[in-house]
Amino acid sequence: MRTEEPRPVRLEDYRPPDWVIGTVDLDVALHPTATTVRAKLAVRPNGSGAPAPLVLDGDDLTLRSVRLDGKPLPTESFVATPDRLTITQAPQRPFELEIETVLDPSNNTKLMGLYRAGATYCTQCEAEGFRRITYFLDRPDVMAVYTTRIEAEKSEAPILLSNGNLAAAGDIAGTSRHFAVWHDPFPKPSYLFALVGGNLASVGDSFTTMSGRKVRLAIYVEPGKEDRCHYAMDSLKRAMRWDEVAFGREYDLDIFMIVAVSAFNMGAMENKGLNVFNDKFILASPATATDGDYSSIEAVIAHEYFHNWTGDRITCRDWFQLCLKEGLTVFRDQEFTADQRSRAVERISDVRGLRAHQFVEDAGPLAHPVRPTLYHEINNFYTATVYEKGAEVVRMIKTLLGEAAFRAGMDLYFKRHDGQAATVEQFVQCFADVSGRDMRQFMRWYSQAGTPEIKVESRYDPAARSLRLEITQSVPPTPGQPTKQPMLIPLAFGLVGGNGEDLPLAVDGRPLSRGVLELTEPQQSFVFTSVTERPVLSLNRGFSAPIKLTVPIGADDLLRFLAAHDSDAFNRWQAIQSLAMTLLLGNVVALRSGEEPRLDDGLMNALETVLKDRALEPAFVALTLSPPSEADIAREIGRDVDPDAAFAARRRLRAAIGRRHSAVLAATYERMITAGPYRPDAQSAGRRALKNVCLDLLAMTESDAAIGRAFAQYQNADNMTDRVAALDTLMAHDRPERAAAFEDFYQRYADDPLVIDKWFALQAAIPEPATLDRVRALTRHAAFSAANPNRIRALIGSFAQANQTQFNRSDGAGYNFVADFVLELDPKNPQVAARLMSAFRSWRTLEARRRAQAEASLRRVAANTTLSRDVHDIVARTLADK
Ligand code: 0A1
Ligand code: ZN
Repeated sequence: MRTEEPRPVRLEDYRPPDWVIGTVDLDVALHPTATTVRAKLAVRPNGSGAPAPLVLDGDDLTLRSVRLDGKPLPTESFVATPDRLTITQAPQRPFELEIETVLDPSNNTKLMGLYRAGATYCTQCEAEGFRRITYFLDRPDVMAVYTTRIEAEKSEAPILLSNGNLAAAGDIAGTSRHFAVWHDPFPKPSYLFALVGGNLASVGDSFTTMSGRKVRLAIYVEPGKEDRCHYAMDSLKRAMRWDEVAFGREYDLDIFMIVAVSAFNMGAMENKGLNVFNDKFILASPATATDGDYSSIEAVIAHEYFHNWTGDRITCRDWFQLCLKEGLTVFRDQEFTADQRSRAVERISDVRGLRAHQFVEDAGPLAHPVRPTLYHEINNFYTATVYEKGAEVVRMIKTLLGEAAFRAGMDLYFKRHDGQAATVEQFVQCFADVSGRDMRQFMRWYSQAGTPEIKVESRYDPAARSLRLEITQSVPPTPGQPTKQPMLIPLAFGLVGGNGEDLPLAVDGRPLSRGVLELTEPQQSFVFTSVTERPVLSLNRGFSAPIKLTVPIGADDLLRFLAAHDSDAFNRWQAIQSLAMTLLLGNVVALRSGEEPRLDDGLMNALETVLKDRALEPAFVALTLSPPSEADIAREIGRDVDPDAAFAARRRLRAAIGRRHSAVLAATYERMITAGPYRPDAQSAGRRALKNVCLDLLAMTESDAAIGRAFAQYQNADNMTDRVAALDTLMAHDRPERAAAFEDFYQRYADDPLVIDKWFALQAAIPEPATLDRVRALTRHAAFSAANPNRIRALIGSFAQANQTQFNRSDGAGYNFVADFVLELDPKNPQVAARLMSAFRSWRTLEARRRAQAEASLRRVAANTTLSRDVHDIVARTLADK
């Protein structure tokens, strides 16, 4: 709780630690309410500075004893509070410090440090959780070798795990207890420490690395769930192989373990050799998991595994460098998915996610640079900007340098910084060194927040056969950064000729080797010569830079892209999205002034062309048939947003598509039905995605036949993907079938919390005024628990983030409900509470009435004097006027 005024931490204040810790020997005796931790630390002064007191971090700790070199430390030689242990007269030489603390894991509701997920003991130490276990120099540049002895009642915790390799295990003679000793030879920061104890079942396998070492693999889950681990295990082995091939990275310990737990604040955690996962990113069976779940499992398994090199072997010097491990690791997991599935589909999905989350963040009060320079609470910086924009920045380095130099830069990074706690500068320097490029301007991607806005004007001169592009760039002001410098922007492009082929590129008669323009100035012009016909511009191909691009391009040209089959799949998708967006924006205005929305034959015909093109991947067609989301529309409008109008415009458009193309949609639906048992591969999933988009568009017509088809699919589905897709379709239609399906779903899956989360989430997303009461009632449902983050995210998170019209009710009741929930949750789990609170981040863009209602709720939360640092930080920044 906030007992003192918040203290910001600043990048510029970074200093190396006065002390370092070479080894950590932990002895943990597990007990539900009184776990004891004895930590033996080999402490030594770091270099020869002036004598400094030893100040160790703590958080909510109870100290039992302190010994220095084996002798009890006299009470006058140290000061211990729950948050700090200060040894005033620490000897200025190496010494051993032995600290005993006692913890109550059963009452640890923050799920940071040692806590219990159900009956399982587990830990979460990133970012600052280790200090909730013992007093420590809890900062990532203090790297130590850990040996961990765990003991517990055999009946309560037959499985005892920690980082590294197993060194010893056995019974404790004459007792009902046993022990295990784990040793991790790789020095690591405290945030990568992990310990697990419980009654867990496991699935085992092995992997032979590229140098021929056999590594044991194990996934631990609640007994009875073993048969749901196979896809996770398969994904792990594919990720291990991919990292060898794509980056030359080999696994380094004798064993790699994953533990799935039911209560976890985030997705998963890359603890060295012992990843801990939110069970929703492990457990899958055709009957309980959707295609989306399968692909998330594959991606999160890969992400955590890839951290072994980008995060664990090379870690971060300080938390400002978070993107060094996260942006890079997201880039790596995106590339893995692109190679495993479809590159085009993965890119489109990633960009959709980026725009939905990061662009919104960048445009609002919580905007921050990829590498922030100040924080009050580091937990609030596990953001789309650090992760997803951080990945885009790495991708741009690759685009600028090309494949070979990028790989050489990565190789150098691994070689030069292995075993170190590194900085973003050191990472980028590797690419400068291998390529000889000056990367200084590029560094602005790390330091300047905000999404760059690029405007392009083009003029074709048929007589001179030249094409002139005038390009301007600007970066909008963001909190704390009123003015910006120009960025180095790699803009991939092509000039598409009338026959759909790319025209050859030349400047002053000299051919260009590749289609990438490098923007560096606020205004620049580029002249292409020998352009034999007026081309259509295909700009920012593959979304080569995370920018907002305005090109005055007519609907005809957008359609010619399609007719001409732009060789860049991303831009083919983008062209249709742009057409749909233009139409939707016009219709929002029309609807708000009581006029009828317009239709667009061009768009309708383009969709039909795509639907009928058998050469296209079904997953790509499915993405193309999904118009921009309500949040996309709101972001594009930018101010005075009326969420009801955005919703209505989108719904009308989808209904129009359903009506206009009902025959081809129905035929496609039938054609995409796949015989045989469910398979989770990308191709099968793509067919189901297209089938279910067709189902949904057809249901938008409200015809009894279409609703009946959805209900039949709900009832007859032989896999969770099709069942949930049907329920999702029915969710948006107030028909008796909807109530019947929700009732049935609960009865079928009452015993399966992860499936019941889907039931909560879909109900919370119903776009009708009655939803708020339904959500309120569901908070009292027997299956709901505010102690479980997945349940909270399913019900409250879905309401606040996936239900634009009802969260943003004009009477303010949606805001009040979420604010009340946050206030109640905050004392128990501030991290999850803070994340829910960030749903308010776009409040200033709303129309006046909603804006006032949202502000009132925000101020009510802000007025609370016992807010956690987490929620206080989010609310204060959300309300600040820049
Ligand atoms: N490093 C993890 C994310 C993570 C961060 C904080 C946590 O604390 C509850 C948990 C996980 C990742 O990138 O997967
Ligand atoms: Zn990560």
